[in-house]
Amino acid sequence: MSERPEMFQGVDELWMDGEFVDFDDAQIHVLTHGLHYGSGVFEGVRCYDTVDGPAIFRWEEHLERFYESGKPYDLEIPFEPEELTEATVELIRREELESCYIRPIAFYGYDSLGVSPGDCPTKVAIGAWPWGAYLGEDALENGVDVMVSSWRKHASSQIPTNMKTTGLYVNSMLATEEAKGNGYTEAIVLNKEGNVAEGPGENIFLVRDGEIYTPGLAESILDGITRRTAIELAEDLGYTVHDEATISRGELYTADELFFTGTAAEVTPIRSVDDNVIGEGTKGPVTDEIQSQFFDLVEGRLDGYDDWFTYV
Ligand code: PPE
Repeated sequence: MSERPEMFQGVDELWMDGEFVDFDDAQIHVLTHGLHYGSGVFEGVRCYDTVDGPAIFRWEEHLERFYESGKPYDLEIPFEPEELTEATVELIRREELESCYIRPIAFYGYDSLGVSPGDCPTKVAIGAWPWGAYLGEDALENGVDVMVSSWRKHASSQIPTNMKTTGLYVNSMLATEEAKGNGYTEAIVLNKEGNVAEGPGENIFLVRDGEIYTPGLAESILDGITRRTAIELAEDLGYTVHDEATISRGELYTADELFFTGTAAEVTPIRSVDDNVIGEGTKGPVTDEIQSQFFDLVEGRLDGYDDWFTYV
């Protein structure tokens, strides 16, 4: 067996199709349908080490999106939600993780090949491992430099973009690699109409004159759960949030503040777009307030949000 990649070094087991398997045994056939056609759905979820112990943040919402993502593809997950919850909680316990990233995935497996999945079985797996700040340790504090990608998002008339389908992510990969190749940390992707959609793995928020704007679900974005969380926190803090905004490229440059949200990215400030400095080029005051409220929430320091936690 080849040397374990650094990211997965501490992982002993994964859950796969109903049972816990050794990390090295979590294998699939190379003629798997999902590998050839991107016919899979997945989730990214975080478990935080809260003041009341490890707890999975908004697991129920992630699970709901997981099942819904399969719908257009007739990909039926052959497990009840309760079974997946139990498997995930058990996995985190077995791995003795306090905080981690959780990656459930379901995809058409190995039977016949051809676009139609035919009798390919639906395979389901769940992995969990520690994952720090998505865009680097410095990003949460000082923000990231981003560029507007030359690649557009799929239009939602071409493929459902509000769901988390594996095949969609080659578009994200093109945008991210283009940005990195040009010396930026991340990309912003416009939709087919040329308006701001989201990041390759994040939703985006804009602050102008004390009000908050984020592209609506019809702008070819993922229905992000951190996006929903940020909207709710911002409204609770008294901000007006326009959550069905149409944002032009030019408005990015003149924003007072911009930030990304995502399970992996959490709340990450954006300090420049296409070399245009945003605001003071640091984490803006509104971003700062929402970010610290977010971390207070996910680490269990805010009252009234118990429904959003699944304790391990
Ligand atoms: N848009 C896209 C395209 C996206 O992939 C994500 C999550 C979001 C928005 C934010 O959604 P949510 O996590 O529900 O708030 N991206 C996941 C995958 C990142 C990766 O590199 O893989 C994630 O954050 O887990």
